[in-house]
Amino acid sequence: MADMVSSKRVARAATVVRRHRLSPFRDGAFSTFLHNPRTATVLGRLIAACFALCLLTGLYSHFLQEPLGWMTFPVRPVWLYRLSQGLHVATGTALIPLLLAKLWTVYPRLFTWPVVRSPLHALERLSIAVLVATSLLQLFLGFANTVKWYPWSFSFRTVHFWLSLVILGSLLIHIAVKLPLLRGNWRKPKDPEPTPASGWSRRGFFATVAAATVAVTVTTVGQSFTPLGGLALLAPRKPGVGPQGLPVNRTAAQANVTETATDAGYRLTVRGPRTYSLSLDELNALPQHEVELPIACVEGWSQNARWGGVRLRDLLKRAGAPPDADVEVASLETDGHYRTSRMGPEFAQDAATLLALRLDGETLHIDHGYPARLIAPARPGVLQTKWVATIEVLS
Ligand SMILES: Nc1nc2c(c(=O)[nH]1)N[C@H]1C(S)=C(S)[C@@H](COP(=O)(O)O)O[C@H]1N2
Ligand SMILES: [Mo]
Repeated sequence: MADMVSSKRVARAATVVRRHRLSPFRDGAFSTFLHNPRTATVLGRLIAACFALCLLTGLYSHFLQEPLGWMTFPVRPVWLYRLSQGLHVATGTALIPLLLAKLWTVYPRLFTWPVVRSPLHALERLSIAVLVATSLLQLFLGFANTVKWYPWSFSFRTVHFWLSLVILGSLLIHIAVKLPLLRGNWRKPKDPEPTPASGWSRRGFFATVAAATVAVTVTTVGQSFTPLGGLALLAPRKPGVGPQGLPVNRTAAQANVTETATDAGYRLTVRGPRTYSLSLDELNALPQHEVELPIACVEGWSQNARWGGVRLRDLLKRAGAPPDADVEVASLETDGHYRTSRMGPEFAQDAATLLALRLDGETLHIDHGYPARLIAPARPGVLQTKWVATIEVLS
């Protein structure tokens, strides 16, 4: 009886194997031409370069928003974050067609037989499954974020950060495993393979991938690289479009501050060793300064503007703040992720860090943070708090 069951199982397994070998996906059914290690190597190198740049700029952005205690950040050039985040979104966008092309190149390997050859082989396949799944998820989440689409309830930044570390780990394993293949295919083969009679040539394939990559990059990069603003067809925000010629991420109405921000009784409170508060007229009577600084949103758009207002360090000095103190700025907004922003002394004491009251010489539009907003060099847009109510010296 037991024998009969097991022989039935064997027969069934044999059928599965036979079917697999006859399927259009069987081993050897693919032209070796584009689905080969040389193509995979060329694409892999490009992907690795984009990934490295995307990871470094991503880590910079992450730690600016969630610094570890010992961290301090560069404050010049003032456009450093703007450049970094522009590169992050541009390389991330370019990675979408590149990764799809790479997956297309290697997908016949999904159908190799036997499925696993050894425990080590099983481990390798598992690491690739993790790499592919997390990379696709990561690019999807990042892309959804750039178009302000959040169809999930978890914290984007936390998940995006941890996924990047999982990807880095599985990518390093993948590179280590493929090192012999990489080495063998790093250079152009001496005798070029014959061009197939039909189908894609390698040149045609690469030209298509390059065209797709350039197309998605050029039609989105204009949101931060303003000379290409006119081409930013796929970009969710365009330079120069918004109140006072500047885009807005969250309006006063969305933040529910329309009433509190326009209340004539508005006062700014500075909490420190000598706490005080000021009306808007009193703020306007203090020494005023002008700076040209960009807003650089994590989502990828950025734009320069001329801001006018009071230096944060002047306000802090008046409160008796020590020069090495951290500072927390809080909004009139009662909830929302970006109602507060913390900064170290490198930003708080910088001459270009303002409590801005004006934009391009005019009173701030309410959607840009009227009556007062924070603006500091080399910081993510999310930390440029609008509708500021309190400034607190942290001990
Ligand atoms: N209080 C508060 N400040 C905020 C935000 C917010 O939601 N609430 N959004 C931030 C984000 S994500 C960006 S990119 C900038 C946008 O500034 P802008 O609307 O003046 O262009 O404001 C930042 N300041
Ligand atoms: Mo933003």
